[in-house]
Amino acid sequence: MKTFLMTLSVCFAAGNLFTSAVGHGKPNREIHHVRIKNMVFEPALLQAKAGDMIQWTNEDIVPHTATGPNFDSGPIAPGVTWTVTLNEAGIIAYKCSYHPTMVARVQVSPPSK
Ligand SMILES: [Cu+2]
Repeated sequence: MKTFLMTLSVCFAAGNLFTSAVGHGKPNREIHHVRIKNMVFEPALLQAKAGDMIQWTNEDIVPHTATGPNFDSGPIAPGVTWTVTLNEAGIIAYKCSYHPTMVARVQVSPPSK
C-alpha cells in the first residue's frame, strides 16, 4: 500500500512538470516580402527580426539576384520567389549581381523573446 501511494505522488509531480512546460510559445517568425520590379528592390530598407524569413519575388521580365554577405539567391527567374532565413542581427546590404545599381538593405533586430 505504501508503494502505491508513493507512485501516485510521483505521477502527480510529473503531471505538474508537464503542465508548466506547456505554454512556452515558439518565437514569432514572420515572413517579409521584397518585390523586385522595374530594376528596384522594394522596400529599399526592410525591417525584420532575427529568425524571420525574407522572400524576394521577381516581377520583372529579366532575372535578378539577391546577393548579400552571407546569402546568394543565384538567378531568380521572372515570376519566381526565393526565400532566406536571417538569423543574425545587423544591417545587411545586398544587391543584384547582374545590375550593380540595384542595392537595398535589411535591418535585422535581435529576436523577440
Ligand atoms: Cu538585377
